[in-house]
Amino acid sequence: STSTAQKQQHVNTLLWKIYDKLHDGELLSIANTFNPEGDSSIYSDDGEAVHRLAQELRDNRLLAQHHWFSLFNTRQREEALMLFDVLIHCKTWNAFLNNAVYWREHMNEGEFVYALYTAVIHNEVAKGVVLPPLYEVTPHLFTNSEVIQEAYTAKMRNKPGKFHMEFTGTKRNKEQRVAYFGEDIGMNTHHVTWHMNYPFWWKDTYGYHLDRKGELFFWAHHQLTARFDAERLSNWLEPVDELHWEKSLHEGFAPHTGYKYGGEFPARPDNIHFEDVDGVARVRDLVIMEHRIRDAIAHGYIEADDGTHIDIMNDHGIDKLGDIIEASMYSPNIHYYGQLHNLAHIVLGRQGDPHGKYNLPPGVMEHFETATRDPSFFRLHKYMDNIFKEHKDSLPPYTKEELQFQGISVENINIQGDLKTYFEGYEFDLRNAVDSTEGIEDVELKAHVHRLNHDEFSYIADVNNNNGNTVLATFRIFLCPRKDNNGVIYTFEEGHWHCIEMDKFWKKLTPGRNNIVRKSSESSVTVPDVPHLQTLIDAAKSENFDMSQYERSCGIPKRMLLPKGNTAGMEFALVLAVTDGEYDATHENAAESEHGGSHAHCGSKGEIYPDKRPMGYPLDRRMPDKRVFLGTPNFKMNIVKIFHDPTEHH
Ligand code: CUO
Repeated sequence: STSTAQKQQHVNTLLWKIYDKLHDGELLSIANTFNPEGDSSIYSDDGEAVHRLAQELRDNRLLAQHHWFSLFNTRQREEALMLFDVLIHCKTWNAFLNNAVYWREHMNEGEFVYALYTAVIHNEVAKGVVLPPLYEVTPHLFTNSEVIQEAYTAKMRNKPGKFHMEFTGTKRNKEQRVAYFGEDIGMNTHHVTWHMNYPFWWKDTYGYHLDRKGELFFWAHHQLTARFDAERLSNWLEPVDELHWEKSLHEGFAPHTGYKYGGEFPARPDNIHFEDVDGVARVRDLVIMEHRIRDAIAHGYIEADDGTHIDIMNDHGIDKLGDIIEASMYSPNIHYYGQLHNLAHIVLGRQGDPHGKYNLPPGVMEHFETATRDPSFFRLHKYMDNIFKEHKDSLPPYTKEELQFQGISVENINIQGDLKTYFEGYEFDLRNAVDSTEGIEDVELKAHVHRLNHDEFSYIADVNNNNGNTVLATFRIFLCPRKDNNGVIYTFEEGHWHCIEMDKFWKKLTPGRNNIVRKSSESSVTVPDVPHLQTLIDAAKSENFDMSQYERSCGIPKRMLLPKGNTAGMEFALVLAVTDGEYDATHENAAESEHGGSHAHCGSKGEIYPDKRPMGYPLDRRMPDKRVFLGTPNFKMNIVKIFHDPTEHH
């Protein structure tokens, strides 16, 4: 069988210069000799998927190479998923590799990259492979066009170069103050990877069920929204206002980013009025979907397509709502509730050319790699977040009795070290952004970006266990902005919805006093930087290749765990809730495992979500009476400050 290092080499080679023909002799010979339909026994579906795709190829129906690809284009998605279907049914790495090589040469590059990434994530045969950072595989989706142009020029002159990437726009646009968040290459990688882990088109026939997929859709995006608002407050901006289909969209956007082939992403001026998009949706359709969803929330049940009612007035309601709002294949009634979220992305992405008069390619909103660059992304997601909130607000607030953890009291919660943020320089490889040109050697080409980072710190807590025995406890840590943009202190009722999740983990508490220390670097919401493609290429050549800590790139970048704060010190409520792990934990040995890492926003691959409680518990429901929280001994709150150091670190 193939070693992990060899698999990693294969994936590296497949993705290197994805817009060129394969350059590797060994893989090239596979491309020339392999017949995908030659042996059906290599597939777990007897070759059903591969016959379908091969027929499309024979009929000359597949999208050409060197054309843009969008997952939201129905036909293009079908093609990418046909390839995914082939790869997910490969029983061995060899079958997987042979097909990947073959279809790389015969299909559109964007479709290929998407299918390969999702198949590596979901097919067991690829276990151990680290997917290279997308910003080095398809850099044009993460890098300003100006920088890409400079890279081209340097390449043509055979001169190595480093090019500084600025955030798009100018100081005259106040949204630019938070562009460092929406344009962060790691944040964009988190977002696109999340959607690859939880694709809206997923069917359980691909192999397994994605546990609490709808709720994770809500939670991951709710956290993006809350985190973006915390960054806005750090920069003296008001929190995002939700989008209204019938009002004009104030924020325009000039992407300064483009496709490798297919031109620039279209721009959108300020204050547009939403227009129907031909062949996609009328604005009226979206409003109808919204009303039907709000009706379901008001009634407390969803109408399934077989006429039955699904009760949502419980902890599982949010999961069902996520399914119908996104909408995913798990939606119990896609015909009635429609696909509010997915259609909204397309409608927003097309406002520059809604009737297709100018033949513009899809906008940034139609790509998970680029969507958060556009301020309308956060307006759209705030709008959906408020729909989810309407549901959460319809559930009864937790009572003290429900929240209590018998015999457990938190004496204090604090921070060891300073909460200090800064910007640092970071470089990534642009060699895949430029075409290979015959007779011109590869030269070093890099983009230099500014990214948010922070000093490491630890949480320290003293927790008393007054029970006579050791108990398993769930630790839930949140950070909540204390004041709004006018400096007014948030009430619990307002503030709980703005809390950002910092960590969640399990620990055993022995009888008596327990001193708990947890490092920021251990957080279950974050992931480290994915190693550079070149690092992966070098590492895969070594004997003892082990990159397992980087396998999961779904999670917020480690360095963005803290919001920026400000130079004077911005106040946050640090919240610790210790709850009953015996009840909460769904995995064996909860305290001894990290559950694959970044499980809080990304779940545990192939397994059920490690925590039985609703995501965001215990801050997810209304909090009309702060005495409930303050009077619960297993909860504790402390006010801390995040300081921003304005000098750039290197
Ligand atoms: Cu992630 Cu709208 O769901 O971009």
